[in-house]
Amino acid sequence: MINDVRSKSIDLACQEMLRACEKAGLETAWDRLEKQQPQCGFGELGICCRNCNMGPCRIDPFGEGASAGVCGATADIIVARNLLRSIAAGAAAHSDHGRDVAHAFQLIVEGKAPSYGIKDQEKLDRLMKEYGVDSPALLAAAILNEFGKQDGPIQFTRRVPPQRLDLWKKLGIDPRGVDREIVECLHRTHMGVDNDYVNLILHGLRTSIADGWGGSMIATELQDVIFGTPKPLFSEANMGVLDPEKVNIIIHGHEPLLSEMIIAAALDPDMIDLARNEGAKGINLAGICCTANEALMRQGVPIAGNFLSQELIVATGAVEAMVVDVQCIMPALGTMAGCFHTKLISTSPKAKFPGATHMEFHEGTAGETAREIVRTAVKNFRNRDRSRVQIPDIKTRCMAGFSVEAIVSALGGSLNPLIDAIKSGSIRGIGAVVGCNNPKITHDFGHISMVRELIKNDVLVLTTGCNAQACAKAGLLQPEAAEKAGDGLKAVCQALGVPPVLHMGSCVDISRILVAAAALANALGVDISDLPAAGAAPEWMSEKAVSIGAYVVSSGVFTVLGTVPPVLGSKAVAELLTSGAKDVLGACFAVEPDPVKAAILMIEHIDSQRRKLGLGD
Ligand code: BF8
Ligand code: SF4
Repeated sequence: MINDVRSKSIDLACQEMLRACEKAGLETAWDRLEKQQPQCGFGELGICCRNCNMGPCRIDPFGEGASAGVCGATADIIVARNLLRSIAAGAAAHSDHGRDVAHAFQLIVEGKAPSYGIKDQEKLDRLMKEYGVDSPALLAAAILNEFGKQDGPIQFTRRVPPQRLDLWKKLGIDPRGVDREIVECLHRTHMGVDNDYVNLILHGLRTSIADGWGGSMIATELQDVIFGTPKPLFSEANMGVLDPEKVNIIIHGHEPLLSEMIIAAALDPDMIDLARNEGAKGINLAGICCTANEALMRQGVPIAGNFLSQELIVATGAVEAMVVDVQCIMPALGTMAGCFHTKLISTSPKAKFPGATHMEFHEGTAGETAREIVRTAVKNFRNRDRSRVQIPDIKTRCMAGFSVEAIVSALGGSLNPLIDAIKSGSIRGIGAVVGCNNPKITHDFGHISMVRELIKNDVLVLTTGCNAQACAKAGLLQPEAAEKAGDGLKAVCQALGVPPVLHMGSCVDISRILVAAAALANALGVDISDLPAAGAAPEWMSEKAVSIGAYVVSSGVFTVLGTVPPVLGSKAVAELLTSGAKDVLGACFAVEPDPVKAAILMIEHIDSQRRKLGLGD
């Protein structure tokens, strides 16, 4: 029984709302997790298969019953196939997001999406040069062509250090278009196709690279072109950003194509007048999940919470509309919204939800739809039951906006000061801490314990996704958090006026971390796997995180997972991922549910890399 709210979340606002939900009999993800106990042991180990109708099959992990499915697939094959399918789904989610941005870019260039424009001409020029084209129209065509490329490489993979690229070529994992790789994942995992676990996993790595250095990177780069490359700015995080006197609109999901339009509509003086006529003092926007990160990084829109806060934010009774697009949106939101006046508004033809009002969003008519959505929210203010409003009075100042360009500019124009700080040991190394929440772990506890331990030991933390939001809420994204860092890191942060944890954006923006890692490795003349750097996803839950983990390790970064992936049913696959990969890729996974122990593993790895580079401890 998980009864104590403190065992559910370390976030005080969430604790307050969890108590409120309990009192009102409102069900949350934590309650549903409890009802799922005990969770299926076969599923946990990854040894069940229903890829064909001779099954479903499952392997007896104790070696007494079935050791193979009806077709003869062993635990090794079943685990590897399941892993490959997770990578395919995760890569598909990120890359379909990238495709939508590329498609919007093409419409903008053709003058068919009048609500959007080009905000970063310099980046656009750089991308045209990189692709060897001389017009935005040709760039749009070239980038859209990347997705389905049948042969030959995708352009951004050429950003990796030459050693890494040679290795990928040698292993046969220099990817083609992400669509092609994903289709091949599904083909290979169909009954009776690829039945060699090593061959399956190698293709998983290839697919994930097509995501990280392809679909995700395309999303980041083109979003910067359209909406501007982030620069450091200040905002606030946690449920206290909701305003009891204003119309509260929550933007939730992933694609800034929607959220940027909602932001513009909410600033429209006509809309603000309408809100005043309805008795509100104005319109207040806040975000959840990666939409929040996108809107924060470029516009300073405050964060209401991360993944596990979504239902609790509706339960404040102060949300007029929760506007969603795709990914990480719990289908339970409709039920929670139905207990209040909140309108759950779905916008993507790809993602409809029970209990939601669907207001479909298309690039060509984005501005009008956004205004219609904001108008719907404003009109809903009169339905708010003030006696049921409970907004936890908790929010924290945070600094965000650390694109690679912004970091280089903060350093005075090149990465050299960072390299010098790493060489001198002021900065011991770099930790990329990313990923989701998962109610199997006390909410935010994994993130915050790990990040605190890393900065205390002079490891500069780069963050994205729900980790970044946990850090924002915990005050780790303020320059003053340098006080919590070791002496070396503290001095560097204080000299630059930056926090010891740099918010680099949404989950597709892990591509920014890849670009930074490649630039550092290139500057040092080494491979990414030689850098004093490590990655972690302490509370991961999504298939996107599986793809991310695979491309980060494929790129040469040792990565620690906090929740156990469903691979332990195959000793061979588990060993390949946690040790064998090191010989092949120069990096591997570790699994460590204790976040402080996980941080220590990262620090030990960083120290061993420092020794190999002759940098000393
Ligand atoms: O893409 S970290 S819970 S919000 S999957 Fe989702 Fe995980 Fe949060 Fe963004 Ni990323
Ligand atoms: Fe069973 Fe093989 Fe069919 Fe999977 S593919 S369900 S293991 S028979």
